[in-house]
Amino acid sequence: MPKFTDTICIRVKAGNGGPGAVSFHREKFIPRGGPDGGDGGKGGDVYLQPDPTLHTLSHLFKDRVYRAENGHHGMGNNRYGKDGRVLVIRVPVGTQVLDHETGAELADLVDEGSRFMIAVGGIGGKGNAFFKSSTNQTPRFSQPGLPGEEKRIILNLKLIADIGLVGLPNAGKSTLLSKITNAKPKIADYPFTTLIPNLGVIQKEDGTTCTIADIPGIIEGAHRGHGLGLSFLRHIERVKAILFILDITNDDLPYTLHLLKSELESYSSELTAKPYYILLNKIDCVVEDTVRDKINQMKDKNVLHISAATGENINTLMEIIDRLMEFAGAAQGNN
Ligand SMILES: Nc1nc2c(ncn2[C@@H]2O[C@H](COP(=O)(O)OP(=O)(O)OP(=O)(O)O)[C@@H](O)[C@H]2O)c(=O)[nH]1
Ligand SMILES: [Mg+2]
Repeated sequence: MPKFTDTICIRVKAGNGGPGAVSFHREKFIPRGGPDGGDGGKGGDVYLQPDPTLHTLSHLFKDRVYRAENGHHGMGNNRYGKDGRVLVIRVPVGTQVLDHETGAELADLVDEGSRFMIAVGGIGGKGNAFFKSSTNQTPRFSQPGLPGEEKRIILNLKLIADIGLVGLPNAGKSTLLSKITNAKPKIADYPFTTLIPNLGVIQKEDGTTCTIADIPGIIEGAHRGHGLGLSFLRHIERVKAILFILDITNDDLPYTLHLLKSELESYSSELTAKPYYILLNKIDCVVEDTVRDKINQMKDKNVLHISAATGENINTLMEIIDRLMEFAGAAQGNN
């Protein structure tokens, strides 16, 4: 299984400014030339760059110091030192950056263009040429460069998806994801097959896309750490709508829905406030009367019966997904 890291602490250190030079002009027949020490270069800055090809933070190393280059020394003949090279750390789109000491959010890198400077390089020191004055024609000193900024930060990945799939283990979330998107998640007849979130993309005919996140199954007491806990719910924090998936062959579906909603609620009430739809899956396993009974039991108008395995009602589901997206778009437009 590929390694999946969605939170990590690293250190970043921008380059120090290069020291200014102490130097005097030397030329044949000019015994006492003036000061000509140039300034040191600026230390390299450290940037965080969202990269849409990355989906985890697994390429980074915990507690490692990521350093940008120091500024170069100033030189004689009034030559400036070169600036240190900047360091660009690539992170997945959707990475939140927190200050390790205070927990304050420093940045939320939700779009590709949002390159963020996390540590500023120190400015270079002045060379002795800068300090020449009427009272001191031959300064024999220069400035050191200023130190580059150093920080310890926490990177927190929150995947960016339009729709989140939520259900008990084994309900058929990954099967549905593989049916309606390009994703090929692991599917098996045992709970907790999915251990890390999977993302799938629906390519629509009009060229737009809809991204769906399939997360591990949730069980009763998940908010107390049961099963895989709830920390992966951060990956559906940003979704526009939620699809609850219930296995129609289970006994008490209203209770199951209540359980799922209350686990979401204990993580964040924003999750339960999102538009949702309830999918009763695996209808190929039951007779029609049972399907009707189970739909009635839900006492909710947002219910659709499907079979992720055979594809029954998947077309209707696609229309519902479109409607949920339109609704979310309209709600955003109203804000
Ligand atoms: N008969 C039938 N079986 C299904 C259907 N959908 C899923 N399954 C089966 O149910 C089992 C669980 O499916 P998964 O897609 O792995 O379920 P999941 O919800 O992703 O499970 P976790 O990752 O463990 O949370 C697999 O054996 C699937 O083949 C369906 O519509 N009909
Ligand atoms: Mg799964």
